Amino acid sequence: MTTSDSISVSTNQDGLSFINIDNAHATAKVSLFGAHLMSYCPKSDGKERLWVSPHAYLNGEKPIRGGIPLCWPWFGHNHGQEKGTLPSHGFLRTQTWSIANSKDTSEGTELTLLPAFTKAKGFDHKCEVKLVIMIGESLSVSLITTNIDDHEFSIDCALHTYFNVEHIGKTTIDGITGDYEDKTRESAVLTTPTPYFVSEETDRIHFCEAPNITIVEDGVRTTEITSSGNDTIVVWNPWHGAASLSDMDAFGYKHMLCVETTVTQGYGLQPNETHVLTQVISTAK
Ligand code: TA6
Repeated sequence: MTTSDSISVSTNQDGLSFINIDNAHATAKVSLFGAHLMSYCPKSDGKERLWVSPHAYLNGEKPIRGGIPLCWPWFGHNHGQEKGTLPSHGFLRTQTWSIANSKDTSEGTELTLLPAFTKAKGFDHKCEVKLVIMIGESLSVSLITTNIDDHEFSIDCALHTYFNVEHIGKTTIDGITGDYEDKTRESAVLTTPTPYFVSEETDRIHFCEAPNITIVEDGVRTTEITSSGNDTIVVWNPWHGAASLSDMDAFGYKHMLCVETTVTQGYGLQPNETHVLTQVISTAK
């Protein structure tokens, strides 16, 4: 049901549909392919918070490079089978979703999106999934999973957000402490540096207590990232590895930083239990 005056739907030449939101608080854009947030720009400072590769596939052939890809019911290649046999990061981000509801509230525009399917090769449990997005002075994204089967099953999931940064070399990350698994150093467990800069290929799974607040400061904008329902935060930048990605230019790494709200250690959902993974993106107060 659509009761919102602040949205319009457009379709590109490849048949992909996009929801365009423009309300008193912000503008945003969501691709129905992948329920994929591609843009969020608060009107308070007019600074785009999300980065999307200029070479992103927008034809449904591949996941969109940038914005907020949804990873579920596994993260990366962690699906218990041979790497490459199943799609990286699961199968929500490569299917077309539908709008279950949209409404304008005093806080902003709320969208509820539903996937076409929640079972596929590698995952055969009955569950309901929805994505609830609130576009307001802050952007709130919640990936919600309910176990409607008669047994427990485990999921990993992530809001794999690509943040727009002026220059990675001038960007700092605050609020992450403790140990991390370094996927660029054979999963060595190391201690989060302070101050936290990115100056090489970075692929780190930070262990954390939820909820937690991370601040990304790039000299042009400050972004506060509040995570809940997560057991880790992943920080990723491909650095020179960007050159090997078909949907990213070699220097694209200079203008993006992934700070991902993630469940990577397995969350066991009991029958009738609901798990909510939320990331709130806001201009720092
Ligand atoms: O979140 C970090 C990561 O798991 C990296 O290892 C890298 O694979 C990145 O995700 C991008 O994955 P994708 O499948 O979207 O190319």
